[in-house]
Amino acid sequence: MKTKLLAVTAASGAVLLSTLALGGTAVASGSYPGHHDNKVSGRLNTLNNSGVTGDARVKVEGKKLEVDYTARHLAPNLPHAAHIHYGAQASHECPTVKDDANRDFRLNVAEGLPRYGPIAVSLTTSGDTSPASALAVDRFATAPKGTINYERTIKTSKDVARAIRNGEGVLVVHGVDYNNNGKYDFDGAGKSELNAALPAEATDPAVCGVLR
Ligand SMILES: [Cu+2]
Repeated sequence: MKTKLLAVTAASGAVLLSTLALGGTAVASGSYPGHHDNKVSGRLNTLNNSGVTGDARVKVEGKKLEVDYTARHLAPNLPHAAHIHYGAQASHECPTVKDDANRDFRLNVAEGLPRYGPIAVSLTTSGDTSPASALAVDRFATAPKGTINYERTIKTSKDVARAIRNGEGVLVVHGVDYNNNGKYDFDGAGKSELNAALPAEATDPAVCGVLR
């Protein structure tokens, strides 16, 4: 906390100095250093050979998150659960093939937990956005033509907002149609480790990005 305050003070000092160097002209640039601190973003990288790519941005103001992400090459017309994951115990990273603990050549949600942590925010299209909506399949974007352009302002807790602002949030979009038959079915990869009523295809992570 103290370091942060010092850094901000130092940055403001730099602006003041450069303003003075310009001969005292007060230039209102609209991008004073403090403003950069509340925006985090990251590239979304493919998991589970899904071929999905994208990018994400979050602007944090108090407990308010302005979230927007784009993901391409998703399984089209299927609900894609999406979350911001965060855990104090997590390493705030995306999992890699090395995290395939049971060596079934898939990364499931559980195997990624040490990296990205539990679900902190559910990126639903309407209604509740808490972890309770983690698998609210009827309220997630469905990727018409394989693309999701998501935008929503969400209120979260102080702790989660602070963690995201600090670059510790990880955005994950789920849902991989392994057998390419246009639906989530048990033939693709069996049951989900999260909910035996759901196919693993519906919950396995498709793409992941750390919001730094
Ligand atoms: Cu998730």
